[in-house]
Amino acid sequence: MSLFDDYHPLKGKMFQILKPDGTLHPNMKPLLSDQEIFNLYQKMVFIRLADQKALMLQRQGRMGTYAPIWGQEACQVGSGSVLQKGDWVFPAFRELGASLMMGVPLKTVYLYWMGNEEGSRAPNGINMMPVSIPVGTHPLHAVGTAWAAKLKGDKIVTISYFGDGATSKGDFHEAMNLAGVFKVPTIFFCQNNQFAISVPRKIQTASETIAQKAVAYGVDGIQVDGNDLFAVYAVTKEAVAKARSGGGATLIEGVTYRFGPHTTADDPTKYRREEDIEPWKALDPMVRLRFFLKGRGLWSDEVEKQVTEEAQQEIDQVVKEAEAVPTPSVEDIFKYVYAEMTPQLKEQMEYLKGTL
Ligand SMILES: Cc1ncc(C[n+]2csc(CCOP(=O)(O)OP(=O)(O)O)c2C)c(N)n1
Repeated sequence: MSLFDDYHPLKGKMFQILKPDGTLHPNMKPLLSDQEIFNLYQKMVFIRLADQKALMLQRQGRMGTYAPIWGQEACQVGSGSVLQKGDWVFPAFRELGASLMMGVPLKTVYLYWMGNEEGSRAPNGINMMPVSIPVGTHPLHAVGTAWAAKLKGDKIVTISYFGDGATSKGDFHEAMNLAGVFKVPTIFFCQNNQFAISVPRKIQTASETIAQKAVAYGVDGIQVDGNDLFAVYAVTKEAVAKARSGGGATLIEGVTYRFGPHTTADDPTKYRREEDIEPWKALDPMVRLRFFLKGRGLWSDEVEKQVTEEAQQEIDQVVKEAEAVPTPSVEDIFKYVYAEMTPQLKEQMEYLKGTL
């Protein structure tokens, strides 16, 4: 029996390995070595600090609107660490972690949120697509790319990241349908962070789980504890291996929680209370990993201090570099839509330049 049979969505089970207290669920163990786990923890620390820095930069007027990942680190680090060079990632807008896991420099991510279009371009050789602000449109692109790869005989996989709200969109269902019919090598990674802006998951969809939406399309679906790095890693590894060997698509529902605002333009106190957040704090993906590492003699206050300081220094340096990049010209807004600008676009560009 495969993992996807054992945890078939209609069985109502969630896949878990690491408990919130840092111990392991019965008969479960991580598929990673202690050193690998420590390295991934270090990446999570870096991501959390880089995320906090972005929030601060926005509050100081040094960055535009920003969508924080805070709380969803295990989903993105666990899944991202399975991918290989040549695989393609299709992010939504909360994917700082997935971007860094793919090797996109933090400077590029910051530039995007600072309003510089250069931030949408991953370095050559890194198959990270730009941020998708339209909710749920990009799983279709991931399916199309996977289908093309299948036709060409390339052994790559594609993965799209999106939220629970996106699974109410028509394009998500079209993407799932196509993936099922053509059995393409793609992973749908839903980070169920319990909210679509102010709309709670329970009134977003009448489906009992997001994972069960896969059943209708003949695609494997699995619900995983999205705050459990080991479980996310194991499930994604299995889904990727299956996809590479011609077994088709998987919908992974990572059950997690967005600790921060939807974006810096949002005030979550309008729709959730502090006491709603409290139980999730005990499930924080970083806290349980720290407990685990401490139990293995790999974590202490000193280690934390060192890891944090190193990360902070690197982040501060990146901020300096990103802020030193000259502001793009107004023309950049208009230049890239057509090979040659239409008269209307030219007129709009001249108008805008005249207002500055
Ligand atoms: C097509 C479309 N409709 C509406 C919006 C406005 N909007 C931006 S984010 C969002 C909610 C997304 O929720 P979810 O998919 O759960 O992702 P999360 O933000 O929780 O990561 C909405 C409605 C949009 N960007 N695109």
